[in-house]
Amino acid sequence: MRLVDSLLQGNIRALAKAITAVENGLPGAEEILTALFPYTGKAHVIGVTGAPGAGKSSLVDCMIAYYRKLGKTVGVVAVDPTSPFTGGALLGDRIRMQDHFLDDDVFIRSMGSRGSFGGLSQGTKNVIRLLDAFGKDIIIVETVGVGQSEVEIMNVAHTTLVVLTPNAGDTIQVLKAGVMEIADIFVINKSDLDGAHRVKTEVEAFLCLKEKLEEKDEWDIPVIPVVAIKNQGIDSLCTSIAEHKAHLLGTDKWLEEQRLRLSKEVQDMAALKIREHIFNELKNNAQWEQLVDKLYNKSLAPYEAVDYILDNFFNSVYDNRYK
Ligand SMILES: Nc1nc2c(ncn2[C@@H]2O[C@H](COP(=O)(O)OP(=O)(O)O)[C@@H](O)[C@H]2O)c(=O)[nH]1
Ligand SMILES: [Mg+2]
Repeated sequence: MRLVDSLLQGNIRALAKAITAVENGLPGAEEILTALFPYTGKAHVIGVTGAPGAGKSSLVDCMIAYYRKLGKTVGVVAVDPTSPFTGGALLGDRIRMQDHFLDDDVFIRSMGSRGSFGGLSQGTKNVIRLLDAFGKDIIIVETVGVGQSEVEIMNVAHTTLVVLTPNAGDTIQVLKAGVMEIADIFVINKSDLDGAHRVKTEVEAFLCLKEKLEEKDEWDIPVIPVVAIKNQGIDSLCTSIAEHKAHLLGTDKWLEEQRLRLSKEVQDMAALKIREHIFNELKNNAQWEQLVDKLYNKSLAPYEAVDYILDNFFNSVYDNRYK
């Protein structure tokens, strides 16, 4: 495939085209992903989650600048497109702010969470794969920390940062709400504001308590104060990120996780396809309305209807596919 070949050769337009195809489920998208799959698995995927306004995008800007200085290539997927990235421009780099950022070293893509079952969609996972196959060393995924996407980010990222701030209200409530389970690193952003130290202490106390209650994980979750708007604390944060990766690689967790995630992902994908099949079949099957009539008349119970559908509606589908 020409598109796949040029993407693998580092052609950014091919990457952008492939992303558009994958994001919109255009014809050929599945083939592109299939052809590129063997080239994936090298990037370090870093998730950044937290409440709206916590400074995630500002932080990601700092991280981009940090990794570029190290000569690493960076891809960014923002599932929260409400606040823009500057691609490091904030920090004086000569990079233009653009919605679909085109640069040799940084590729930023904002995407909605449309088509998803809440939070991170399969589309996001697929876009991450494209960036990975393209050869990005680091892929940063920003999700707005509301409910499901926070949890889902854990299934995509190798290292998840949870960003907290001093002015975000009750820290303990946030910690109780489940972010604890997903954080590999806590970032206390806006540490220039009053109360930052208190938040840090609260998080550390919580972590200490958690450690006592549960069996100790080998990874000690660090709590790192930063000031994204002043580019402070980023070295220390990125050092921790590198340490977390080393930890994963050192304990075989990296490979184990990949296996688990792939198995889960394919289950989800298969379930999705089966669902689509069912909807299409019901829509087009001449018997469907009669079946609904029977349900309505109470001459057929819902479980009986399901059995009937599974026994009678799908033979043709599976015959066609597997004969
Ligand atoms: N005081 C202070 N404000 C910050 C800091 N980092 C970001 N902000 C501000 O917080 C607001 C939200 O930042 P943004 O990066 O868009 O947050 P996001 O919604 O989490 O992506 C912006 O006005 C930033 O300038 C910081 O370290 N200190
Ligand atoms: Mg943002």
